[in-house]
Amino acid sequence: MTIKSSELILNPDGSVYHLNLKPEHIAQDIIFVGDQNRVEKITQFFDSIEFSMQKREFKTQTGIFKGKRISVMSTGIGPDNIDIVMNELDALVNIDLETRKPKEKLTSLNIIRIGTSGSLQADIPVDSFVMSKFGLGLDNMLRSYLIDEVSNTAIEEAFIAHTNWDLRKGRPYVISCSEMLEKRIESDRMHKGITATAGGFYGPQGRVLRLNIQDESLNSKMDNFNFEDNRITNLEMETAAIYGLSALLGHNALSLNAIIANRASGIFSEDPYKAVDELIAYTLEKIAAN
Ligand code: R1P
Repeated sequence: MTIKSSELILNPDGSVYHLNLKPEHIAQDIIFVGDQNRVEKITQFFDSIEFSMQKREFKTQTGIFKGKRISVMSTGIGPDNIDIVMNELDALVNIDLETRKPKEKLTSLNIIRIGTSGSLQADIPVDSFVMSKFGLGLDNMLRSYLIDEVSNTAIEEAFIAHTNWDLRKGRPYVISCSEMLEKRIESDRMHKGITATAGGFYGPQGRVLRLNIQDESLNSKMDNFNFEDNRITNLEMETAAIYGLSALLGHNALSLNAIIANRASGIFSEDPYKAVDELIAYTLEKIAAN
């Protein structure tokens, strides 16, 4: 099957449409960040940088850190951007861009998100780190794909019942992280749990400014949800979408977040950049060591 040029859009130089990348530009180990300014906060520690590119919010740099080739990419904000980033990254490794045909031998990328997030639990304070065992998608993006083989229906059902979720907002989905990456990156510094991914920052995360929201008690219901000792640790906007598309496409994904706000106690970090810098240093050392 040849994929038509309206479906897999390539730029005149042969690079994929939004990311502006060619296959040789990316490493197998890839760090995702939301903010394009966070890319150089990571690559400043590299021994060398071989490639840089930016189109819109998608900035990529590839280089060497302690002997390991790593790409760092900004995804921008939200699950809709993750759809673009994951599909185009996968095309770079698993579709022959000349013949426009999927390759027979597929490549698995290792994708680690270094994000910022709000904690839902009073005992997960600002400036701590969270590793997402599961992504809980409240955003619907993944529901355009056939996800039954990768989603965790038991947690989904429990969550829908516990929160009395209004299905007019779509059906939440739950996807687990890569156990291989979990083992590679974990330590006692990490809180672990379920990360909820919202499709917006204000109403979808329970923030009320001038608009009434559909369920004002959703955050407190999420905060006391528990499934076989897994509780919902934090709320952000990318993890479940990354986990879902990685699972479907055959990539390994793990999401780490620096907690910069505590939604349960209403506290915001006095120095959010410090927590992010510490998470960057932690993650780079773990990637290089394993
Ligand atoms: C919202 O301010 C953004 O910050 C969080 C959310 O997931 C969302 O993308 O993560 P990043 O700091 O990685 O962008």
